Amino acid sequence: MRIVVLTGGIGGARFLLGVRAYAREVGAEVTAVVNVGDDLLLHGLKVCPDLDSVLYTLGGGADRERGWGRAGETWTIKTELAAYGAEPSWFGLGDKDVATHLVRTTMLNAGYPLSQVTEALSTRWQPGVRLLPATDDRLETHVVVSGRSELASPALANSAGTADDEQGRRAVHFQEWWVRYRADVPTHRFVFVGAEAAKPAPGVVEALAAADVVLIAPSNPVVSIAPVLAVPGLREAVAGGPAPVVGVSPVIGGAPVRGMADRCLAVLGVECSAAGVGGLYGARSDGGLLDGWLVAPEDEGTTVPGVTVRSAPLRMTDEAATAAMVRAALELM
Ligand code: GDP
Ligand code: FO1
Ligand code: CA
Repeated sequence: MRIVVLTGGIGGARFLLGVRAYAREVGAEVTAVVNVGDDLLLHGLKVCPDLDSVLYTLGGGADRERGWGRAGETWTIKTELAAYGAEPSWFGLGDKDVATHLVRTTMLNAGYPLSQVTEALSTRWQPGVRLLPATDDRLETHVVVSGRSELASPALANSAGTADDEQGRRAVHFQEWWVRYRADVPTHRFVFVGAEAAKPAPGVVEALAAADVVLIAPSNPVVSIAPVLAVPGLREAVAGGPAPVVGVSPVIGGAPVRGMADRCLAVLGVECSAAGVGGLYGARSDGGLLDGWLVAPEDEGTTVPGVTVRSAPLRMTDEAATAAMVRAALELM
């Protein structure tokens, strides 16, 4: 059995622990197609937050509480950079984490595509599932905001740039919106810079064409899953592929389990509910993606036109609980 999972970072990584556990039980192989929209160039290093959250979590090296970065991390480099006044100081790179960015940046500069870099990093971490970036091309999530004149951060100009437009609105890199401003700024829309020229990474379309099931992780639908689907050809490969597509709701009882997906959904004018997110993905029979949609018992009775909806406990408290979620999702097929 071949399972393909569309995923972001922290939530998707936790979900993949359950998918991997289930796959080991039944002898299935798993391919994760991971969001790259969060990626940024920082202090000359290419940082890939979602790929790294998945890699460290599945490889056993992640800081479990934070969900990102390494366990047992030290922050000497971060402190030294701050002593130099090197911006941005609001995005902290841990010492162990920097080694990952150095290896990745060296390989990228040598001409290796991100997919091959990820394969090389996986040799060390042995995640137990195949990790593919959604694309090897540049695709960065930027956020159009207004107000708070200090918004432009020159340090990110090289990778983010800030585009002024007539209404004094600026585009900031997703990480600046998410980490520096915690989304607490008037926000107008998300732009996936580079998406129109991006191609699915090698292996992505093939994995989707050969899949027995495609799972949409309970990731942030707006800034984790949408940038994956924004890669031309990827959405079509999912919707037009042979495999049933089943999504898992990241929202329980009208609130995200963690993070700011509610803020993201509000920008799109989508209700923060299991029904709202299910409707955002849409029914495959109606030009959308979903055949099945798994919601929490708290959301029993949710309907999404054209989609088979089931409820199951959806809190990823441990691998076994998550594996049970995966089984429930697969029973939806
Ligand atoms: P990020 O890229 O690091 O933000 O991580 P993801 O986008 O992959 O996942 C973030 C999403 O995971 C959030 O919207 C959370 O609501 C969701 N999430 C986190 N823990 C759980 C959980 O235990 N159950 C469910 N259903 N969703 C969760
Ligand atoms: N999140 C923070 O809130 N503060 C940080 O300083 C920070 C640093 C960081 C470094 C590497 C990395 O891979 C992730 C990091 N994150 C940090 C988390 C990151 O913003 C999120 O994991 C995702 O990009 C959100 O989807
Ligand atoms: Ca992310």
